[in-house]
Amino acid sequence: MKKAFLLAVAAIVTAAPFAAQAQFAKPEDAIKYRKAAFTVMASHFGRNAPVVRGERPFNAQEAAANAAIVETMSTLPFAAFGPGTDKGDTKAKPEIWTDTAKFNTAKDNMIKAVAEFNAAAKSGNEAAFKAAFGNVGKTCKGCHDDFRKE
Ligand code: ASC
Repeated sequence: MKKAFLLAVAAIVTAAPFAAQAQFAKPEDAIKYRKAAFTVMASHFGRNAPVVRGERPFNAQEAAANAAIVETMSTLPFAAFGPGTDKGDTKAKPEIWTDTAKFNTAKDNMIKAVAEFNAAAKSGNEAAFKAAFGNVGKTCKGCHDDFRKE
């Protein structure tokens, strides 16, 4: 009984570092997943650009619907940067895994800016929405400059 318990604890402790990876059967699946999450996020963020540029009228309901999706998507890709996902069909730079603290800061900055963008969209304040859009764009670009290959 005691031995079985210790074996179970040992198994859990050993498996813990692979917890994030275990969500995906193969590294390719993780890469596909994070790219898909970024694609959906970029679509619902980017479609606001014509509004911000003044080429399309601001529609509070539409802005809020898009921003809510962007916020939901914003945290999802990061469980998919586990070990072994640095190789393959990816533009991810090795620095993600060698300068992880910096990558995590960039990630946190983006998630925070997106939350502020969603709050601004919900408020219906067009000027706040446009300013928050710009702030999110900066965090996208900053992370791409440092951590995504051309
Ligand atoms: C987008 C999108 C990005 C960012 C970035 C901002 O709409 O797809 O990756 O904005 O271009 O500089």
